[in-house]
Amino acid sequence: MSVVVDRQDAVAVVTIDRQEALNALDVETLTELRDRLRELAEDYAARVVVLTGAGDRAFVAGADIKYMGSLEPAEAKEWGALGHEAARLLEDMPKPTVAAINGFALGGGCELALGCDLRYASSNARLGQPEIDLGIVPGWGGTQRLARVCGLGVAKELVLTGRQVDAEEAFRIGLVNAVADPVLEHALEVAGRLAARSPVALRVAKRLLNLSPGALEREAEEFGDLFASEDAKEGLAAFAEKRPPRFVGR
Ligand code: DAK
Repeated sequence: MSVVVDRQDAVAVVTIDRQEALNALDVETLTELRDRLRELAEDYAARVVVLTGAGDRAFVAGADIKYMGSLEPAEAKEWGALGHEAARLLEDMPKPTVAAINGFALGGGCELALGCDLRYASSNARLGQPEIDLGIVPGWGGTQRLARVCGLGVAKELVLTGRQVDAEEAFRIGLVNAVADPVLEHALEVAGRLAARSPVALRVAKRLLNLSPGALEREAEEFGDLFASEDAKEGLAAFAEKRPPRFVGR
């Protein structure tokens, strides 16, 4: 099994383990990852998902280049759809997703991290979209998400030149939220804090943050709807009563 899910209370840690190829994604590994993410998206007990790579060298060094070498256009489309689904699950599942980037996050690896809501990097991390050096382009949402996260100017430079950045630069350009060692420990600490928040409010906040700009009416509507939840009433009341809130997830 190359994708392992480990439960730590309400936090699910998903580890991609294909260390002989720096956790590069072949069909089997990517299918397994997609299947685990589908399950976790539906699993109410998992309130936060942390994604990381096994070992201390790589998060994910990309899509498996050796596998891609023999793809026909129709197969490449299927391969693209599989990666897209995995990244979209991370982006859209109704709970926070956190990438603990413990080394190389290149190509499809960087794109999976970009699908996550939060990204933390170890100081030895290296990120980038080097596909252009292989004569291809980012195929799992990288062109869109990198531009959204870092701005169009940065995305154009990284995608068009294939230049990779170290952890400090990734932080400076907003590609990661912080640099921390050991990165998984830091990601778990943040995940633990998120797991104590209202799942209802987190779900709505994430959905709203993911809306395209200009969707302000929707924000106003969903903000209003949220006031029907027990959690909103409890959170607001707890503040006024100077006590910690007890969120029930409704
Ligand atoms: N694929 C397959 N094997 C990989 C790999 C990868 N992406 N990255 C590393 N490996 C393997 C190496 O081949 C090597 O295996 P052996 O030769 O020992 O069997 C092993 O991992 C250790 O790697 P190195 O010996 O190269 O280790 P180094 O420390 O010297 O170098 C490195 C580490 C990360 C700098 C280097 O391995 C490297 O440059 N790797 C490739 C990084 C890369 O270019 N990643 C982006 C891949 S392209 C699309 C769909 C998807 C995509 C695009 C389009 N469509 C449907 C249109 C996605 C594309 C990508 O992700």
